[in-house]
Amino acid sequence: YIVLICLQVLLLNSTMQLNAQNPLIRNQFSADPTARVFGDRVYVYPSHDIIAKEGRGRVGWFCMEDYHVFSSANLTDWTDHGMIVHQDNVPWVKPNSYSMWAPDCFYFKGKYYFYFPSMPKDTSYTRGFTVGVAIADKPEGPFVPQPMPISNVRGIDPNVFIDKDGQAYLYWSQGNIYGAKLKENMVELASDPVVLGELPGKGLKEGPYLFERNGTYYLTYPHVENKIERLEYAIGNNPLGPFRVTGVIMDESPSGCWTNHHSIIQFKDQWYLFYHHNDYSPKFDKARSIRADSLFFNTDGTIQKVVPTLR
Ligand code: FUB
Repeated sequence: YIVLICLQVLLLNSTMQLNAQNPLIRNQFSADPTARVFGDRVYVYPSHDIIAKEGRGRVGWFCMEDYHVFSSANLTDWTDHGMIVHQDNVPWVKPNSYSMWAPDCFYFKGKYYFYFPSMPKDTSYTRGFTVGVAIADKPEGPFVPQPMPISNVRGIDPNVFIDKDGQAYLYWSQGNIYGAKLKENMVELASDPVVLGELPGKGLKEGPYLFERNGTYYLTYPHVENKIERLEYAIGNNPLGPFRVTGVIMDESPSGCWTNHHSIIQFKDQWYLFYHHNDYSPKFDKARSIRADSLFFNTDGTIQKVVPTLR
């Protein structure tokens, strides 16, 4: 009986710790968290918001010059592994563009591929954002940026998924959500981009994050119809769809951060949603902080709505 009580206290403590941890990163702003499980640790690759000022970015807008990676074995104690990619060290990025937006990182055949969007120097290629890759032997780097961005990708918020047959896919957004197959080298498209249709037509859809569970492909994404983003999902039987809009993962924030951006992982038998909010900057929603909360599935595979543990 005493052992049972001790176990219960331990369990309660660990639940309380998880609920009490948000925001996860406290030494800097962080946003757009892509979490990945590598070995027995969770690695989070977020964007790194800084405050723009005269001569550094566009005042009042998103301002990002580099990326850090963080890792944790318990989702409570986080190690900052330091800066992994800086705009000044990427040959194709337009100098002083401060546009190192939402990234992703994926492991494939002994290498870690870090995907990130930014503005290119060469505007004949695209006047907006494109996506590049940096490659490392370890999840915390050092990462070596490729000299050129991925051809035929125009947009932001790259996300990578590798299916059970080994085929890799790249997703990104440009008003709507796009997807294409990746070649084995992970740095070139193997098919023409397609719009992942059948998502609701009205409003911006961005930040795609695709995962598979029990044979179902979940395309999850922030969607804004009315100023603030809501995390939604659509399901399908194939990594490139068609997808059927199925539900909401997280409602719009009532306290005004207009973006949300997320990822979903399973770690030690529990599913988690990583997302962001402007916890340390309530008056300016482009200085954000990342959070995580537990996520649960219903028996029919639908996702239960996640209620943030800190608003
Ligand atoms: O962080 C800059 C942009 O805001 C991201 O690329 C979007 O997904 C939104 O979170």
